[in-house]
Formats: sequence, structure tokens, C-alpha cells
Amino acid sequence: PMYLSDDPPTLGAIAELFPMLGIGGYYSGPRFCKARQSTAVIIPYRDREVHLRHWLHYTLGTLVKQQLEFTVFVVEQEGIDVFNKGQLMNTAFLWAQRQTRVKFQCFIFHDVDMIPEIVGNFYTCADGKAVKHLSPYIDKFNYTTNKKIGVTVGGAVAFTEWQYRAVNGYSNVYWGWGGEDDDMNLRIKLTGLRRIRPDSNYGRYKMIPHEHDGGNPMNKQRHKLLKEAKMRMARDGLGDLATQIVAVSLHPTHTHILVRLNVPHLPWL
Ligand code: UD2
Ligand code: MN
Repeated sequence: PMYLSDDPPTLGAIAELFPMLGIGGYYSGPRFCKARQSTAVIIPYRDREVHLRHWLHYTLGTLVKQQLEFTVFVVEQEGIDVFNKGQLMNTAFLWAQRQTRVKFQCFIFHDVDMIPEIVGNFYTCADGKAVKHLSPYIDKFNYTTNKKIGVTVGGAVAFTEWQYRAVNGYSNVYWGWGGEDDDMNLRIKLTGLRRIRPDSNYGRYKMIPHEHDGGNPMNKQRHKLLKEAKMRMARDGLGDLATQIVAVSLHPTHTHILVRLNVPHLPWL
């Protein structure tokens, strides 16, 4: 098991630990060879600074050791309205594709509180129709997976550009906690893709213990939304995303994207 301190290094101190990263946290890969894949790690975020410091402190070194070309994108929802993880993911995916000089082949959607424990769990994508769920074995669940726990593709999941476009990205309609990961799992199946996982020696993660966030109340409509997922899939996602990028800042360890969402009236709140 892994024990984390209450006070991880500051962002400035972490930057000093990783001088090999360029502007915006871009790592061009090992010096004497070319990385096979270029990976964008996309982290939905709001008000979890201590988790982000832990994540960067532990994971940047892992990514460098894996000899990838990569950038970490932290995509933050502006304001205090209900959180919408799917819309943040979609926004960051489109931005990473359109606005940067790097051609990313692999997009990894990653909770800020999930710390990979094994350096050899590669942050790369699989070929063809296999979507890679990187994080099936979690300390909180004693590193076991079973149907009761119900982790589908939550935590950390890797798509090639083609795969992510084929599923039309995440659904945009899940506000608050829950459902968007199960909806994505369904999209993967309905699109004819399959889900693969590293074995239990590799896909191991620590989930930093936390309470439910105030701005992310449990979505009481999530089961209902999931029932209509199939019907919605073709239009709901990358295709009908309507978000605004407010600011992008290039930090020494990561690229930060601040996003404004159109928040509807949510009767269940
Ligand atoms: C599970 C899933 C997660 C997601 C969620 C339901 C696993 C391992 N994780 O995590 O992927 O599907 O259920 O929505 O299965 N966040 C913020 N600020 C907030 C709220 C959320 O930064 O105020 C981000 C952050 O990256 C966090 C992620 O959203 O890790 C998921 O939220 P959570 O950690 O509260 O949900 P959890 O742990 O139940
Ligand atoms: Mn969590």
C-alpha cells in the first residue's frame, strides 16, 4: 500500500523536480529515440489542489520513465455550478487536438485522485477496437473487481483519437456525480469497440480518500439517463458540445484549461 502525506510539494517545487518538461508540461520524449505514441492525459478538475499536487508529484515521473511523449491537461470548470465531467473531457479533447502543435495519438481521461502504483502500467493506447481501461484494481476495493463494485471505465481510460470520435466522446447530459462512466461503457459496446484491462499486477491504483464534493451532488436522474443512452448517443457528445474556453495557461508541469459551461435548470437539485 501507499501512504500519502497531508502536504504534498507545491506546484513550484514539483516543477523543479521535473526540469525535463517543457512549456505547458510538454515532454518531447526520450533523448536518443522517438516515443511510439504521444499521449494527452486529461484530468477534469475543480477545487482539488492537494490531489493535483499528489497526482503530478507521483505520476509525472512515471510518464517520463515510460518514455512517452506527453502533456498533462488539467481542465477546470469555472464557477460554482454543478460539476459536469463529460463536458470537460470533451472540451479538452477538442482543444488538445486543434490548438497544439503536437499530434496526440492517445487520450487518457483520468480522475485527479487516482495514483498509478505500477510504473509498468503503460499510458499508451491499444490498436484497433480495444479501449484500454487502465485502473481496474483500486486499493479502496482491495484491488478486486466485481460486479457489485461496478467500476466500468471510471478512474483512468485510454482512447485513440479514432475511438473517441467513434463513440462521440462522453455524454454531455450528466450533471453531478455518477453515470457518465457507465454511459461511456455502453457507448464503447454499442459502437462495436471492446474494453481491455491490464492484469492485476499492473492495473493497480491508489484512490486518495475524499468526501463527496459540495459542487458535485449525486445525480438522481442518472439511472433514467442511462436507459435512454442508446437513443441519445448519436447526437449527445462531441457533436453537440457547447462550451467556452475562458483561459488556457501553460504551467511548467501541465497545461491548464478553464472552461465555462451552459448550466441548465436542474429540477432534481
Ligand atoms: C467514480 C469514478 C469516476 C467518476 C465518478 C462518477 C472510479 C475509480 N472513479 O469516482 O471516474 O465516474 O465515480 O462521476 O470509478 N472532480 C473535481 N472536483 C469536483 C468533483 C469532481 O476535480 O468538485 C473530478 C476529479 O478529477 C475527480 C473526478 O472528477 O477525481 C471524479 O469525481 P469523484 O472523485 O468525486 O468521484 P468518485 O471517486 O466516486
Ligand atoms: Mn474520487
